[in-house]
Amino acid sequence: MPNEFELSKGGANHQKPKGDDDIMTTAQGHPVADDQNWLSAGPRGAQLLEDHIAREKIFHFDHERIPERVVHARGYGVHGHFELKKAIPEYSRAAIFNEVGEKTPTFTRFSTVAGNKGSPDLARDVRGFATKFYTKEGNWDLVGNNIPVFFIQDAIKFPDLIHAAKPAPDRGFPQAQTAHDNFWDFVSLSPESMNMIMWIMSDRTIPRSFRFMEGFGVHTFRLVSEKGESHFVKFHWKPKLGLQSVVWNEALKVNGMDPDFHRRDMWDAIEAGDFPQWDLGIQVFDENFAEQFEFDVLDATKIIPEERVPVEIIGTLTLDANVDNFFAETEQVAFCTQNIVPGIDHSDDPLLQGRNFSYLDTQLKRLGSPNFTHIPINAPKCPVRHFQQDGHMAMTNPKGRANYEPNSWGDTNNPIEQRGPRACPTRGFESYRAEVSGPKMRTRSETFADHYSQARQFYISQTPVEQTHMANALTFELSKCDRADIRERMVGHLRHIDEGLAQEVADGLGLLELPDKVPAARDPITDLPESPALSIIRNGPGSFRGRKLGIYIAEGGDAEVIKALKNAAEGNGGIVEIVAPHIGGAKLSDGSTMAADEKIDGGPSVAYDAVAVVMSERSARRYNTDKPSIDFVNDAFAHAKFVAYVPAVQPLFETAGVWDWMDDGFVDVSTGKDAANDFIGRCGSLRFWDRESVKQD
Ligand code: HDD
Repeated sequence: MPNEFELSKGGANHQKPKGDDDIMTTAQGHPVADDQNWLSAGPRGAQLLEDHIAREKIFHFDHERIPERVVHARGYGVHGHFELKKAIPEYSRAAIFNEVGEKTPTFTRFSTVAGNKGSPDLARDVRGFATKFYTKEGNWDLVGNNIPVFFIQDAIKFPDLIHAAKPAPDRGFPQAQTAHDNFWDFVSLSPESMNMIMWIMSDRTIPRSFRFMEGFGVHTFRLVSEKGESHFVKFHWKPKLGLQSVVWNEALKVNGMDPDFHRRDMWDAIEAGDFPQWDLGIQVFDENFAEQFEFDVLDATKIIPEERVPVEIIGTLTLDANVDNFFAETEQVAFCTQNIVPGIDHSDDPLLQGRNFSYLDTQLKRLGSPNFTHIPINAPKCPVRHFQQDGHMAMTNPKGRANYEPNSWGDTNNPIEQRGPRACPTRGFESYRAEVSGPKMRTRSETFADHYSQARQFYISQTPVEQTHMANALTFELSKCDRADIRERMVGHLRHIDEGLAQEVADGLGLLELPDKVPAARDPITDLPESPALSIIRNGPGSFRGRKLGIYIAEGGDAEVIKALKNAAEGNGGIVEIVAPHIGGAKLSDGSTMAADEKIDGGPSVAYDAVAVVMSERSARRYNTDKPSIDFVNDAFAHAKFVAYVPAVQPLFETAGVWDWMDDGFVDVSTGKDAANDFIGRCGSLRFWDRESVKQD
């Protein structure tokens, strides 16, 4: 029979507090005796409204949710620091750019754009890459993406773009994907999006991990020196681990297997002490370059190729701490493009100017008060002094007599506190004194009108494998459009970019003839050369560092081979996970039992960058009809992964349909150490892409 205490606590395992520090209280600090049973009239009687403890608990729960971000709702934030490696006083007076070795605390939030808070991580989507630098001169927010261009040139189009990309308003789907009529209708009627369309149809929008993505500030900003001289700048984040994406079929499976794939990857890497790093690069140029450059540097749908203006590395971002609380930090963090420090300034980019309004405005809706800067994650880590006061949830109203200026207080023994702060013309923020003139008008500059040249440059800069992925992505997405005219209009745009690409997509869509070209706003300004920096595959890491090897083991697996694989992968900075038919692991050839990290159906090969299969022939026969085991091998093959194996696995590889198709991406590691090292060395190119060009009949 349970005693009275167990009954009232709802069962076993309830622990009593160990001391005063451990005693539960209400939000008002009242010690709580029981928070599991509502006060009632007798054991089976009506519940009493009098119960202030129950009412407070339910009241607070009812109000836990705040509006999710209207875009970039699904995100993942981490703490870190930025270390300056090269001072640039000739360009900027910002303190963060002037003391080599100085570490500035940061908070970075990665995100997808279109999906809601609960959408899967590996949606085909742009990734947000927003960093808040808590500098000595206040917060600087670099609110960028993993793609250096944007869909639209003028912020006034943003609500239309996002409405079109998000679920259709009548049916409320599809979630977290652009593969639907509304999106392609909008972009095909907005030719300025064509460069961005090339980027989003590339593998950039299905990154393997946040750790393997670039980031970009997108806009042209200004740097302003102590002397008041200005240079234009574009900001770049370059991941130390290089670039890597998954393939589309893999993305679809990953989303089913683990919707939290990217956030888990980041959490795991930081918990393991394998801190991801990015170099901060700047492309600096002056008014002369801006005048001569074929495109308008204020047009956010254009890049400045790295081959034209090199990216100069000036510092490194290290992400080294997960949040203590997701809501308090990741959810409440408020990025604003208007948050800049003296020495950095805005340009006249019309997209940036509109953003500067939108980000401040949206925080009021989301966080409910103009005092959102009082929330610790948003509060600057330098002194904050002003005459703003009151409002909902004010935590830090200024002290002293004066709450206005000018004032004549300040003759006491604590004058500064009494009279409040004063503006400082020498150290304070000053806008760059650019000349401004012109009639008021609603128009788009003609210098923004070449919508295809850079789209073409992006396409021709890709390797053939990447070009095929783009054609496949376009075919997939447009095949989800019900309206044939939208599909055809898009192919009409592609013809301006590359006739071969247009033809491939037209074939994929089953169009009998190529549609006419959509009339262009203007002829291409120039025929741009390839820019190798735009390809992911051309910029691969060449090593397995930071990547994950999944070793599928079963009874009788060769212990020496498994050890050699583990040593080779870990010795090269990789991570190893053991997958087995049972979570308890498997007994190996030497009689030892190796524990598993994942049971085979919870650890499919899509979870890994490369895989190995090591088991006895008997086990391979036993599992050659097991669907998850077959998928493990078959998917690894289909996703062009490197596969290590021992000859004993033949029965499983045969039913998986790969035995007769094994290529140089398959490595026999049965001989041990050297073979394992050779395998991990080959994995440096991440995928065996040649396999994609082989057609199975
Ligand atoms: Fe935006 C969020 C990036 C154009 C309006 N945006 C948001 C976030 C990122 C970007 C990374 C998430 C920040 C976070 O993690 O909290 N946005 C961009 C980039 C753009 C861009 C790189 C183009 C270069 N955005 C853009 C325009 C507008 C907005 C043109 C409006 C006119 N963006 C917003 C917003 C959001 C936002 C509505 C939603 C939540 C938030 O700001 O805090 O204000």
